[in-house]
Amino acid sequence: MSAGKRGALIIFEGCDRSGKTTQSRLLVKHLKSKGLSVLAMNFPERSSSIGQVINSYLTNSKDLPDEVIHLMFSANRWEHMNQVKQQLLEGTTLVVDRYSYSGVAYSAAKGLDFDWCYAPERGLLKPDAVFYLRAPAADDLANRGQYGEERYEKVEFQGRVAKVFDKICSKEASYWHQLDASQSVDDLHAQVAGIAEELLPKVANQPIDKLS
Ligand code: 2DT
Repeated sequence: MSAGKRGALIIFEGCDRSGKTTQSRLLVKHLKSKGLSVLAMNFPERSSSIGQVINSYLTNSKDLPDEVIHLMFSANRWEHMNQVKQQLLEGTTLVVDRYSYSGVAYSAAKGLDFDWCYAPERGLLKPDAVFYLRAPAADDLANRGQYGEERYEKVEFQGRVAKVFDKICSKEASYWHQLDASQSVDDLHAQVAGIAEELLPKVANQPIDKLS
């Protein structure tokens, strides 16, 4: 990669079991096969000390007020931002499983105010593209297996999360790509790969924006 060309910040969002993890892995593999510098990441990043508290909360071994865990999820992104920026500037594309939008969607689905939820995300790096894997009916997702092990994996709750994602998607339409999560893994991957391949050269010379 020539000097000055940055990588892209690509996010996968959607409800639990919508296929984000599979699709982000496939995209990383695909871009690597083209000789590009690519790294996978996911939020929450559970290895830091903040990440370990989040993990205890998600696995139900710890309880925290909704506002506190919300801010911990946000802090978990903030603690990684310098590293993310550095990698992008070095020309590495980052494919990230969940970001600020999960933060807002899951907390707003619990009843917290949408704008309050969004406020701590302002100033974080703005993604170049968000792939929103829009779920079919939540009970369909439940059939994909392993549903119900962690705190948020309840059908009714996932329905509320989906509504918030839909709202964000219509507000952020300029860089969100809503994709049908019920299609085959291969078809979905082909769509994602096509969009990503067009995106990379476009953003290579653009400054990195911030969430506002
Ligand atoms: P994974 O199953 O993808 O590890 O997510 N969540 C995630 C939030 O509530 N707020 C956030 O900011 C993020 C990134 C979504 C674990 C769960 O954590 C939720 C599912």
